[in-house]
Amino acid sequence: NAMLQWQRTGFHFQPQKNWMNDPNGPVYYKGWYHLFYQYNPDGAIWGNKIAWGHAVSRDLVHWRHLPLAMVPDQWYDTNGVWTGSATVLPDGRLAMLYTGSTNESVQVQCLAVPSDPSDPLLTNWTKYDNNPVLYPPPGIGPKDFRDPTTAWFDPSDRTWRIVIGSKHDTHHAGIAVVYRTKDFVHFELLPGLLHRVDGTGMWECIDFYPVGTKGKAAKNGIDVSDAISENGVVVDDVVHVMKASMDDDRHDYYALGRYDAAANSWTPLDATRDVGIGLRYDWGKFYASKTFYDPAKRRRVLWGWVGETDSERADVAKGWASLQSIPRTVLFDTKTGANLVQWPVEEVEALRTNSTDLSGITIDHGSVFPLNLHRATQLDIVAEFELDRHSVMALNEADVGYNCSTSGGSANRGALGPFGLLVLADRHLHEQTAVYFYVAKGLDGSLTTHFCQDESRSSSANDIVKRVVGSAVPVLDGETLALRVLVDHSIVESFAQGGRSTATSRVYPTEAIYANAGVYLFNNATAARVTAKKLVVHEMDSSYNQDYI
Ligand code: DQQ
Repeated sequence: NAMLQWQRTGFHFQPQKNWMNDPNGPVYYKGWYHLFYQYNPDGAIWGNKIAWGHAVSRDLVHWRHLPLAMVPDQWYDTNGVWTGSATVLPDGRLAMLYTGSTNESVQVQCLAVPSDPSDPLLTNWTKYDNNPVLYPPPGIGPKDFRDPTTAWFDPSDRTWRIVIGSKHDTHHAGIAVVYRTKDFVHFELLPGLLHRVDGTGMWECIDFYPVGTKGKAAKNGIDVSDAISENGVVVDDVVHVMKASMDDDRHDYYALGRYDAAANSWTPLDATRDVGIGLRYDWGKFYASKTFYDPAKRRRVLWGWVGETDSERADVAKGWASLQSIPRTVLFDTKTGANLVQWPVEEVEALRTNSTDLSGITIDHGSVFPLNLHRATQLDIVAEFELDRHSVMALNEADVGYNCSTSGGSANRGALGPFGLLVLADRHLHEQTAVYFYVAKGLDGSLTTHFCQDESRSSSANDIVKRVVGSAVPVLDGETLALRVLVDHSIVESFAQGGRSTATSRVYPTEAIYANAGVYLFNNATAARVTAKKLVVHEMDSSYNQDYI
């Protein structure tokens, strides 16, 4: 079916067929990036025989698919080889911890190691003879104990620590429990909880890692063990990110905080923006994400599962489901001091081919401007907008209560928004995905900038979940309104203000496909012109058809 085939991507990671979900055990090993992922070899929907798919890359962009790394073939994982994380030990060995769903559907933690550590492709894996290495502790439900993190080394007692997510029924609290181990085989539960937030429910796929807040440390990533000094104290100029995937609402939430290793506790910098009630990695479709430290480029890289928003029936018909996000570098935002910034890994830029530069173009209020492109199905768009200053100043107040998801999307006109880009749009604009800003002005003169993505007209098909997603994004004095938008057939992955906020949508156009797909600038504000101070559209090569071995 040509139409469904059209939805396959050119430069986002996806298996050749069938169902994929969480990224698992991302790691750099002997010159290769490894990505494992939750995979159903039997079809295009999730099932109880989840295995670990496996692919390798030299550059995080071109991937080579390898055989399944692990399949459910033991009593302790016969209902699924679920999510887990890799730890590289100081001697270069690798320990993989994952959750097994047992023959009685109990969630247990298991150890696997490379069968041949000298094989850089890590093709074969050996499960530890005496798995499982961890059972749910007292007070924790047998089905609420999963997704171990990468381990970090604490020199004060010379043990490794891992975090596992769970929940407490009282107060419907999401919780993070910590274990220590010397050998990845014997584990001891640490007293207390690393963290807990009432009302947030089961925490899946916890991620816990340091980011540097100052100087050189803020420009690079930090390996988890490098944030703990010899005496077991967290080093200076570091905050720890805690991320949890909320089973209740299927979003990845994070918060910045201070880790006290000796006390086994983590405290958010801002209690009003704690895990699950504040910041999200992405306002669209993005879940069960995981970072790893890349020693080759000294950076921390984030992967997230981008599922489908069409029907299961459609997925079965096309024979596959889900993508992984573009791998994103993650850094502390030194300018706001209050959030992370995410940005596509630099290797993505090597796929740029034809570039069209329209910088300086002005769009009148109430107008749409078509961009003249060769092919608009695989794009990397870089844009910076500026509202006409005089018009903004002339206004008293505008749209103070604006909210991306409830204020009517890109067709609803206000004084200072919406304006931005329409991508995967056909020439009649029947189908379009809008990526835009909307500025609100308070009576005191303060401006609030909202960054939104409107899926409501992304497809004329009706078996699709279409929303308007997004949030307010900090814009500092002197900054333009900046967008980077990756368009790849059935995914639109957008980064606002250098990655302070991101929004990922799956879209299923029926008309805006192949040569009928276009890009438009639009300005639906009623009171101001907008200038695109910068607008460069790069067409993108595909990455899947190259053999890198
Ligand atoms: N997916 C895995 C679990 C995890 C969930 C099972 C999150 O380990 O909690 O496929 O999407």
